[in-house]
Amino acid sequence: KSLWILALALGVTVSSCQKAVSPLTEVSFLPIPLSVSSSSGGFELDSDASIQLVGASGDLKKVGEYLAQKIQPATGLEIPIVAESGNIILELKTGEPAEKYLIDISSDQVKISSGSASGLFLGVQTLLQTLPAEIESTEKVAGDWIIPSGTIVDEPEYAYRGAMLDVARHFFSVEEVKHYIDEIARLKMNYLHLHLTDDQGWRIEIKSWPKLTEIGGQTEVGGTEGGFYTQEDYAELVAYAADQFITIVPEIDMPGHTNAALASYAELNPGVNLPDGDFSTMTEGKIDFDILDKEPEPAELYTGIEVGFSTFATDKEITYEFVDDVVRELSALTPGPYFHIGGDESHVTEKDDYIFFIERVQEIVKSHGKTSIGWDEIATAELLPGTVSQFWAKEENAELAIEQGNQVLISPAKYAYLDMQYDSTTRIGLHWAAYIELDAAYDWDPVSSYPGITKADIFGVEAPIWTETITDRADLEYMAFPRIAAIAEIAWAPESKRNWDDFAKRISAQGKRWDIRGIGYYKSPKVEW
Ligand code: TNX
Repeated sequence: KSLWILALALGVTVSSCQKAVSPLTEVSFLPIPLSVSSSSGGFELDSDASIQLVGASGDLKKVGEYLAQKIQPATGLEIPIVAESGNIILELKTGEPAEKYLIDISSDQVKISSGSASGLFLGVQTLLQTLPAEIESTEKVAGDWIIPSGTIVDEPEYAYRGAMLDVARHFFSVEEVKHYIDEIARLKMNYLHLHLTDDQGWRIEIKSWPKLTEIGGQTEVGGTEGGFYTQEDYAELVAYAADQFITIVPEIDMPGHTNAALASYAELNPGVNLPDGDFSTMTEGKIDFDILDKEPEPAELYTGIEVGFSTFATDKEITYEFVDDVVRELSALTPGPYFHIGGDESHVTEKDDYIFFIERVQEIVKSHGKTSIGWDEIATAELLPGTVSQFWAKEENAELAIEQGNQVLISPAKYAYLDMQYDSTTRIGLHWAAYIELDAAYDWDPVSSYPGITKADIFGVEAPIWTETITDRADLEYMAFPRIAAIAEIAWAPESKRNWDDFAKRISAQGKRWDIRGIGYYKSPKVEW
């Protein structure tokens, strides 16, 4: 009896397996679930554990294997996947919303149910967070592995929860990208937008235009050696992401941000324009028309960080043949429905030319079976139904898209850009939009912070990271973590569930897991780590 009193005084209960169990609490979770209720006792993960899959879906097996793999290293348990009488049940329930899941934990059984395998995968992420942080260890840790009893019901606020990685300014290897995928999956993000091309580098092999990577792929910011993904590499990333229910969104940024392509192929450059009133090319009163037909020179490779100086020739047919080839080859490698066409900061493209280009490129994307996403400026053109405008800078552009009946992807630079410095002392990063401390990254809302945007207008939420100053995995992690968790929670949880003080405690709990996984995150002074 005194043991019970002691246990209660310590805020723990004694489970049927007679081991101390801390109750199921929200502190363990990030992003925060819709509802968590605890009951006494817990489920002990031991050598009796087995995973049973209920329902028919090839993807269900992937979820079971993922769970077993994540549990194995720290516990040493090789949890089998069984056909019946398992005590960890992953159940597909037809007719339920795809990403909604329910977890029921009692002393003799753990059950996750959902309308889809992706929903079960989300539930598995939550389940892993109910175990002690040491579950993250890659080596065996002695101890009891008890999942506290209770019920969790959860469902995301937004269907598109994304991260964007700029692999153009600095190239990131397949391994580095896979590592980022592993981390965003844990935060229940389900899209990875790869910014594959920019002025400083072209990072995806296009077989019909080989010089893009032979020339345009060689450099990166600062003049160091660039790199590119072969089509096989890209397909490997697509498959790796899909195993964690993440869809890749490829971006080919155009018509601006194209210097690497312009350096690779002279014919994509704008022709020679006669400056107004410049008659220097007139001979004996006649214009020398030869100059108009002359092929432009290829651009020089560029390794600085200025933006807005490059443009495709929007008036040449070859440009659209090129875009068609690129979109066709990349779409064939991309099972996901979206193709990002960039469209930002085309400062040297005439407004009418820009509009003409964006309208034509949307048609090309559509002809290859994909839906276009583009940075917010694309809303100055006529958008096809379904085209998504990614709000990063100008609210009026977001409103232009909404007026056209199109949705917006929410990534405001002053809250959601992970390359913005935390404060003036941050060793890397930029601050053109803001300094963004962790609390600032957390304390905003896609709907209530923007009077012109309603919930129905929102396609999703994305956290971009631009890599002008970010050269390797350590830099990437230092800038992305912990803020990416703040954006992931904004994408996942309704505003009514979000609270900074509470988040600060929960992020500290995640920090222990990041420490074990070797993620070098920024230890924000706003949090007691
Ligand atoms: C603006 S965001 C850009 C990028 C830069 C970024 C740096 C956007 C659509 N364009 O080209 O990398 O700022 O923060």
